[in-house]
Amino acid sequence: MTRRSITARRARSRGSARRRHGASPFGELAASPGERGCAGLSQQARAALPSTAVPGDAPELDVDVVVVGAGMAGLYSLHHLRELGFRAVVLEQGDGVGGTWFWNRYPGARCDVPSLEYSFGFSDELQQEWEWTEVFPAQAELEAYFNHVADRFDLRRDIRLSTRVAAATYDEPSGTWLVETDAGDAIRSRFVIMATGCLSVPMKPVVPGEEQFRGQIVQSSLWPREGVELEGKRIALIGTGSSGVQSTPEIAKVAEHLYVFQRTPTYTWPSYNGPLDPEVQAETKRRYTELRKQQRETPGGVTSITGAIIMQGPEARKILEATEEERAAVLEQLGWGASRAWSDIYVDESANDIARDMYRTMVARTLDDPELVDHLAPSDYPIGCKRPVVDSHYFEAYNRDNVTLIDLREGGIESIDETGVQTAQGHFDVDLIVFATGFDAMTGALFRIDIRGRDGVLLRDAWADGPHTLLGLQTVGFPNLFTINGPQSPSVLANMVVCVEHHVEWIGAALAFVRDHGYSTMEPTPEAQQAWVDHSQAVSVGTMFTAESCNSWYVGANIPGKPRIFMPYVGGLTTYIEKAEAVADAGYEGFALD
Ligand code: NA7
Repeated sequence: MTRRSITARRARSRGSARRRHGASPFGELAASPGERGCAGLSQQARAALPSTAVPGDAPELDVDVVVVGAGMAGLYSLHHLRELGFRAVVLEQGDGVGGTWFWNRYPGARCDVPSLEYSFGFSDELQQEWEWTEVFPAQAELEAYFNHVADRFDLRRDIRLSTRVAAATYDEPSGTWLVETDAGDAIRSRFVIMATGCLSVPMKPVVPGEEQFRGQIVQSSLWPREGVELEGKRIALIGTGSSGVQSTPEIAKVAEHLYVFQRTPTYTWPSYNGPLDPEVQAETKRRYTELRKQQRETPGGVTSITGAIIMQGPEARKILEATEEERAAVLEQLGWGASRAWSDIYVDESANDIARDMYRTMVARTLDDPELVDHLAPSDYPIGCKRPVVDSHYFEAYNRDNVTLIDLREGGIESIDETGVQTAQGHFDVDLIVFATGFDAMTGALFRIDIRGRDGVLLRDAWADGPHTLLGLQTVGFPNLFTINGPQSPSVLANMVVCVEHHVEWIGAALAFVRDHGYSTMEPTPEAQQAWVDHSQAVSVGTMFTAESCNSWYVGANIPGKPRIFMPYVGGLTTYIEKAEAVADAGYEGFALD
């Protein structure tokens, strides 16, 4: 690949290089001083801003911050960094904004957090003006929301779409990063923020013979924008995680026949989704200030005031202390919710076994065919091991004549041929194959970029035995590189939007601290990082997440060769925020500032 310096290229095209605060590395990217570059700041105000220290012979910076990814984290980063007076650019591999909600267009794609809570709180105008239509927002509504955010805050002029970052290399003498795209462009910055998402690298198994298939093969997470013809087709759906579960009922409605290929049965709870009550929306908007504060004070970043049943936390009661009659009464009262309504099931496997029986009872009550119960009700791993799936009429779909479950435990997929899927239990003729087989979670997107820190060390080598971070925000040896919702932060265990807002604001304050105090770099100390890694692991011990029988993407079990390490921080969002704020209040204790 021929590397081109965009700064050099632009200097040639304009006849002279513009100085640090005017250079525009990506076409119309950063406006020149006095124009629109740093939203809300006048030219004089910006000129008065202290800059991070740059040695005299350092290479020229194109921007202060490169943000990788234009999902919710990248969008808010750009807005917030501008407010703080930083020049930032967002590089996004997709040709639209919205991240997860840009890519995952499969039928039935929907968020498992209520819309009124899965939304930004940083702007009261935004949260007052946006009208949600459903309790749980569908992909299209979320994509529209994040596009609205991009427009409303005039973000697009500093976002480069269809721009995949291939490498980010730290230059130690100058304390700068060189970020390179796979088109061969390069941009130099002081800071890099990886807003690359936790579930953004699709995982698709290679099945022998795929190339012979005469029909179409698609992936749920790379669903074609122009849509896929489903009507009247015989369809194989491989995978029954959240994506497979959400798409099953929707595909079943239109397919001639749907074959669901299941390797592991899933715990999924009905969302009882529906139109959002205008009164609930209006009342929530009146209380948003209080609600946003409460979100940060709950372990999962969701207050449940929006009334969605699935969001309600476990009750204080213990299933092991309840009599048979009490358990039966709770089951009758709460139905599906009964299996989640006990505090001991998340820390005691014998308690979990009883809850699993309750869950199985509900599966049996929903299915018309009693023989399907053993196939569809999980039996060999605990509730709380994987992320709970939230569905709309999943089990009911199996009551349709045009839906067949293929339990791969009775004979796995062997190959794909011209006409369909060959398994050890027979051949299935289909016209379309949908892979809903998950993601290389949490570290996948970071490892696909050649991120090299001090001494040329690759991040994926530094994390060969699992992630090493301080607060999930930074790693020793990679100064000025930050991750939003990185491993060892709450991220996927909490409301992503709340986590994003906290991380963006924490990082923004840290960058401003570095700049305003005349430092050049920020990086964890080895001792503080090790203490966080140890703490992060310690709090996961004894939970269902790390039970021996639990094989989830949280522990990397879905990716061959990935070290089995529980990656998110399970100590709770509130505790996490308290710890992160204490670190900041103490002048970024545990971070070395140079
Ligand atoms: P998930 O939850 O990782 O689910 C992937 C599914 O694909 C799961 O049922 C897997 O079975 C199955 N899978 C993976 N590889 C294969 C092969 N080779 N053959 C058959 N089946 C396979 O991904 P999703 O996209 O559904 O959801 C990801 C997250 O998005 C979810 O947790 C929510 O947070 C939102 P397995 O269980 O590994 O046996």
